[in-house]
Amino acid sequence: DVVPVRRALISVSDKTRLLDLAAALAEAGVEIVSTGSTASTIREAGHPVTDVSEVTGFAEALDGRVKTLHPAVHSGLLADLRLADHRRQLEELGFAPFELVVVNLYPFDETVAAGKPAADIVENVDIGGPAMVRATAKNHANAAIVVSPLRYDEVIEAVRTGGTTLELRRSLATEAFVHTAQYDASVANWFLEQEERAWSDATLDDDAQADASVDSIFEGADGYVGYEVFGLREAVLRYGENSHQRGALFTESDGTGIAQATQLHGKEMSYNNFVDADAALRAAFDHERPAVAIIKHANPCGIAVAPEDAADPIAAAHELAHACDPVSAFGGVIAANRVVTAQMAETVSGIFTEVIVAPGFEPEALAILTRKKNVRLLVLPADFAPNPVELRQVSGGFLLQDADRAFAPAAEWELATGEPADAETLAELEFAWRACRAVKSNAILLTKDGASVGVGMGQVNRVDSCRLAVERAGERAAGSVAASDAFFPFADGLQVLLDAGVRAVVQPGGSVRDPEVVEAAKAAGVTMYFTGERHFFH
Ligand code: 93A
Repeated sequence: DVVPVRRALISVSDKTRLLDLAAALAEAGVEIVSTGSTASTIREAGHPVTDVSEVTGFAEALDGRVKTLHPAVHSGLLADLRLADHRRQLEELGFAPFELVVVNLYPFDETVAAGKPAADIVENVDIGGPAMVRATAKNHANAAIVVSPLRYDEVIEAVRTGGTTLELRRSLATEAFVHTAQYDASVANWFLEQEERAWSDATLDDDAQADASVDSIFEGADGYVGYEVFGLREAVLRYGENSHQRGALFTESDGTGIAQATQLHGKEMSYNNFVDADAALRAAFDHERPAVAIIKHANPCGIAVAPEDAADPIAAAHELAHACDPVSAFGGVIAANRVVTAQMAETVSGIFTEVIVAPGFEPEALAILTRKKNVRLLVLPADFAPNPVELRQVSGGFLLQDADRAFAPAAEWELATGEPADAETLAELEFAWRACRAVKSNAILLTKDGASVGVGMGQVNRVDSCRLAVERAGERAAGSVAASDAFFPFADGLQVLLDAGVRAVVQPGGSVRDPEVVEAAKAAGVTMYFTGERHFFH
């Protein structure tokens, strides 16, 4: 399966190391066929080169738009020389095969980044290049496709030592298909951005047009959804957690989560948006009652359920969640476990928000929110369900666990000290205990009236989490109830909560120092329950 290289086709926009490659091929007696400026670069360096127009019998046409798009080229790229019939046809046509193809594409991303006019950007959508790359990659049984100067040395070495191996050609073909996929994703993104700009400008400039545009959105079931801005759900994201990291989203074909949500409006979802939206869903969908969670950096800065008597429950839940920490909620990611109403939309539209994800949006809510150009609006699949298992990578492998679905209801808790809580306090404790497991460990959550008022998250000791929760709650700490995701290893953390005026506490219990911890609660006259169940979340 070693293929000796006799004839190579080179067409590159990026001329990095081109002459090293040309010199090596010339020295090895390989015939070089090349396009316009690539050919002249090679020729000026003194190496023999055949112009592609000589091979095709046609001069470059349409300002270079048609250079290599010709049967004389593509037959040479695609002929499967293992087949007698292909060999015969090629001979009849008078075409010769290429065993090596070196192509890199018009600099599309660079042209966009340079802020060039749209016409220049469109002109830099390479057509002939990707066609050659994909043709050769498909035909990797017979030819090698090189899309990166980083592979030149390896290929030169192969040419010198008798030819390319199947292993090398397959590896190059894989790289080539990834390359053209990424290139096309860039092109698609740019076109999508242009569409969005045109659409948003229209809605901002002209109210009548805005109504018409928004109306056209409500074609889906229940009058809520039906317009997919990102019709194609790409696996490739703009970047990862930071701009120098590559990123991709892989969607499970039968999944029903954030990866399958339909984006109705706003900028493209980023890597961090997906992470935060999922954290928000985890928090909001852990409650039966209408609930809203606001997330920043994967942690809640507000979780609330609607009061029983709320006229507009989801709007009420949002107001309570937002009130927990309005400073942090700036630029937050919001999840609601009910359809977003016009009233909630009205409030949110006054707050800079990155993402809102919900089971749906009332038409009026969508009309209000789509006036904001950037906010990403996502509708969950109708059968949305959190993942039953969780996967996490570690170096050299991965960890898998059941999702944290278990939940001990208040009726099963053990009263560790104090008077049994009345029904209202018990319901508050149950909310706090549930909401606490959406907070990264060590987690301390203070709540009042079905809403978080102080969140202490992600600290490496529990006493700091207690301090953080109390500090965030400020005056609201007094009279709140507290939940701790794991036991208090010492009384010091609990003491911080007691000093701040917490009136009841729920925690797993089970520390060797439980007697000390219980004693502290007892001395403060505070009711404390043990759940017997821990909810670490990292
Ligand atoms: O204009 S194209 O879309 N049509 C073509 O037929 C074609 N052939 C090669 N782009 C085409 N190319 C691209 O030209 C290659 O992908 C490469 O990036 C570039 C090299 O052109 P030159 O050698 O003239 O600089």
